[in-house]
Amino acid sequence: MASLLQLLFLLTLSCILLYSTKANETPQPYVVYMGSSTKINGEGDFEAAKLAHLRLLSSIIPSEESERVFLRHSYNHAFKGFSAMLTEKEASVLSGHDEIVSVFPDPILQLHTTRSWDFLEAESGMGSNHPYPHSSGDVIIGIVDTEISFNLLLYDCVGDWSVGIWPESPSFNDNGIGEIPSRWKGVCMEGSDFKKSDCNRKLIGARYYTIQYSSIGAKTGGNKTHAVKPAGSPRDFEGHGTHTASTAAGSTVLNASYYDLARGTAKGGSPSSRIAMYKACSITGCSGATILKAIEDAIKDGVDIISISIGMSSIFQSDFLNDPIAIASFHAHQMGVMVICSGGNDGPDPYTVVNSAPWIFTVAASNIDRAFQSMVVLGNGHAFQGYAINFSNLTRSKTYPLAFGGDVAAASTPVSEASNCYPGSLDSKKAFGKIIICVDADPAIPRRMKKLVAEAAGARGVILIDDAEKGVPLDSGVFPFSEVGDMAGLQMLKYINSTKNPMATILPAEEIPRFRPAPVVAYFSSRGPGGLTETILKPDATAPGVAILAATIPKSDIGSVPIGKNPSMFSLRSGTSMACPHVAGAAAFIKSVHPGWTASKIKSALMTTATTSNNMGKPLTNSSDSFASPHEMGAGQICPLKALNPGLVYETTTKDYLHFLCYYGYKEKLIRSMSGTNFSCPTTSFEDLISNLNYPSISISKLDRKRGSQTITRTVTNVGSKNSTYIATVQAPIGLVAKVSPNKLIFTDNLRTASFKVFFSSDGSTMGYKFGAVTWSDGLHFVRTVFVVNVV
Ligand SMILES: *[C@@H]1O[C@H](CO)[C@@H](O)[C@H](O)[C@H]1NC(C)=O
Ligand SMILES: *[C@@H]1O[C@H](CO)[C@@H](O)[C@H](O)[C@H]1NC(C)=O
Ligand SMILES: *[C@@H]1O[C@H](CO)[C@@H](O)[C@H](O)[C@H]1NC(C)=O
Ligand SMILES: *[C@@H]1O[C@H](CO)[C@@H](O)[C@H](O)[C@H]1NC(C)=O
Ligand SMILES: *[C@@H]1O[C@H](CO)[C@@H](O)[C@H](O)[C@H]1NC(C)=O
Ligand SMILES: *[C@@H]1O[C@H](CO)[C@@H](O)[C@H](O)[C@H]1NC(C)=O
Ligand SMILES: *[C@@H]1O[C@H](CO)[C@@H](O)[C@H](O)[C@H]1NC(C)=O
Ligand SMILES: CC(=O)N[C@H]1CO[C@H](CO)[C@@H](O)[C@@H]1O
Repeated sequence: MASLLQLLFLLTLSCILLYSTKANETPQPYVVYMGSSTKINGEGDFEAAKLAHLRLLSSIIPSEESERVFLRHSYNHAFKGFSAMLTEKEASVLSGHDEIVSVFPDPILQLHTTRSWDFLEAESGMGSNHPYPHSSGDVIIGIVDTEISFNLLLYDCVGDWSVGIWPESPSFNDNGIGEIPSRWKGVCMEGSDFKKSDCNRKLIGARYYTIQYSSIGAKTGGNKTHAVKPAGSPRDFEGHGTHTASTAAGSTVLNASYYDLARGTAKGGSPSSRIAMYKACSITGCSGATILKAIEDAIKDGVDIISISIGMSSIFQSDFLNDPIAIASFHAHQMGVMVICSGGNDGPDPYTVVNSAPWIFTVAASNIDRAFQSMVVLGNGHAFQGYAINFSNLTRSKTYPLAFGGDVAAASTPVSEASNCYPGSLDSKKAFGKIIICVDADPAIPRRMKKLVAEAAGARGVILIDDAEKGVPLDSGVFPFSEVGDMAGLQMLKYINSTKNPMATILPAEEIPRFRPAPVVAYFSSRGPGGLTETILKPDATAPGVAILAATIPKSDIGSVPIGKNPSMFSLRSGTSMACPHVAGAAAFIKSVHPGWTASKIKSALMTTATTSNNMGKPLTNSSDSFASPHEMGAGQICPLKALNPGLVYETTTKDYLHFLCYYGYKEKLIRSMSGTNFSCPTTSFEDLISNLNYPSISISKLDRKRGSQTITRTVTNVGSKNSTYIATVQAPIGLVAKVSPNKLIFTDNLRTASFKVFFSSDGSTMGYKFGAVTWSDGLHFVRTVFVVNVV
């Protein structure tokens, strides 16, 4: 076995070596981004632009390889550019071209894989039966959804394919929903298993994409359309897209459950809104070039809000002009479309948050007030509360032999590997029929894999000792599984040592309602500060993303469906992927009540009304019981009902974002191409000025401990009663002085906006990140602006 693996490894290595020596000459998919397309109008121009792109390609591709003169994708609506097969050399020649903003290899992005809404409402203190104010059904949410990713691998979704939609789900019924808004220009694409009639007044659009891959090195006699068009369909074949779409805007479904767990009414955040699905990923992965196309289509079709649960890896983050999601969402914002993205599942390390451009609403994930416990009962009668979602058929009346992984190691396998339940590390003769205890000392082996390893060795069940991740229940299907903390784990190991025949059983999962504390920032949720700049606080806010019940495709995989049951139409999933559509749904809800509000008003409303306390009235925490910082939760957990009436909002304009690009250090020429105007950068441009952007939170990347000070300006717009007076209160941490001036803002019929300054200085005592907030209040509204200052 080992030798086979070694052989495979050597083979792979030699392939990589061979490949890298040829990498410069081997054509690869690239994205060529050419800025705003404001000058393109109508189909005639569109065709002309396409021809110009083809001419540009043929000017750099050698004539004997003319089969590569074709566009994998062509962008002409909100922005200009194309995707093509280029060599590294050709790409570098192109990037020097006058009209071109950036050229980058087409990245493969990763997936950031109902009661939750009631919880958000309860949290905002308004009760779950609050009658929604007249909400119109005119808001359209575009869901750009994806495919496989390695964070899914890390977070227990091995082989999790996502994308597309399952139209038969009860969450997409259109009972009681009015006519489709006339401004809608989208389509319902047909596929082998998807008909036009699968769309309705709820699911109003569905698109899928096929990428034209040029078979590398193949000569096909100049046939520009030689790439075989694969049979496509907007249909979801995994469940991720259906889950995210129904979370954002699913219709109300009574008595929904996941095999009796989490029973209740399932509904999206904005049940009256419409859904359009853009299936941007295929079984081969999720290409950045395709995401660009999907977002362009969504803008063109007329969506109001785009929800994207996809991102670059936090390790290989590109800068804003080389990141397809950042580029496309900039243009979406320019066209008045709000973009909401998951922040990633690479936590809890700092600098892991992705999708961190200021024009994106970046979402972290937290748990809701519901836990799933699977009791572990030892032979001596001691019971421990463990966590998992399982359909174990074991009972309290019968126990099974219990063993520590390290004690049932396969021959010539290190005990440390067997303790971790590494693949191939358990001796199936010794493990057979037993419940195996594993530890989690190596994050490279995800929980689901440990479960599979034990299952393959014939084990009867697995108890995993993992303090950090126990708050995110693993769905282990019918295989008995439970996850316990370090203390409980130690006692179990002691019990094994204390007796000759240790025994145990794992009981089926039970739901614990009204679980406290909640919310808690999820262990996996990616953390700030942002890796590209610390002058903008990211993530922006947190939303439910742990064990979220929403619609799925009926899957009948062996081991996932309890015996005697039909595959469930709902599932419980975890990830910032699940948190992102909660914000999209909340934004759609606000837009349906305030149709005239811009994306930045909605974002500000959601951020300044977010809560930083939990359902025990204490400050929100992270999964190791420390107070959660704004680098973990942004402004806090969103409260959609409060956000309807925020009092004051920060409006951030496209011009602010162009200034951001200047301060970040991009050349004025590139920013002009992006903006499509003769915009000029301010004469003084340096990164620290970004802190002055009119953003709904404040972040200062460095403040000298000795004599550092910085003054920040903000402008607020009154959206509450016309005559009102707001007073500021400052919550400043030790080591930092923060003063607001003026500390009183008066709004009248004619005076709707007001500016203020916040003066920050170090008191010289301590260094490190200082967190606090400025809160404006008129007695009715509390407009909380969180700040982060890094004292160095
Ligand atoms: C190009 O490829 C398409 C699709 O495979 C085929 O239908 C067409 O006949 C080919 N054209 C030429 C000139 O080879
Ligand atoms: C909900 O569904 C279950 C079976 O799926 C059924 O036993 C129960 O009576 C239903 N409850 C309501 C309130 O309809
Ligand atoms: C929780 O916060 C504390 C204090 O900031 C930090 O030390 C700890 O690593 C955090 N835990 C997790 C799981 O993020
Ligand atoms: C539990 O289910 C497994 C199959 O998943 C079966 O082999 C076993 O006999 C069942 N045990 C009991 C007690 O029903
Ligand atoms: C159990 O016994 C083994 C070997 O005797 C020892 O290494 C281990 O530390 C003991 N574990 C506990 C929890 O006492
Ligand atoms: C930009 O163009 C407008 C007219 O389109 C003109 O009025 C303005 O002066 C120009 N600004 C700069 C900085 O060139
Ligand atoms: C605001 O106050 C002014 C002056 O006191 C008054 O004329 C006006 O009617 C008030 N407006 C509202 C909306 O109350
Ligand atoms: C709480 C719950 O639904 N637990 C289930 C776990 O699985 C067993 C076996 O399928 C069910 O009987 C339990 O109801």
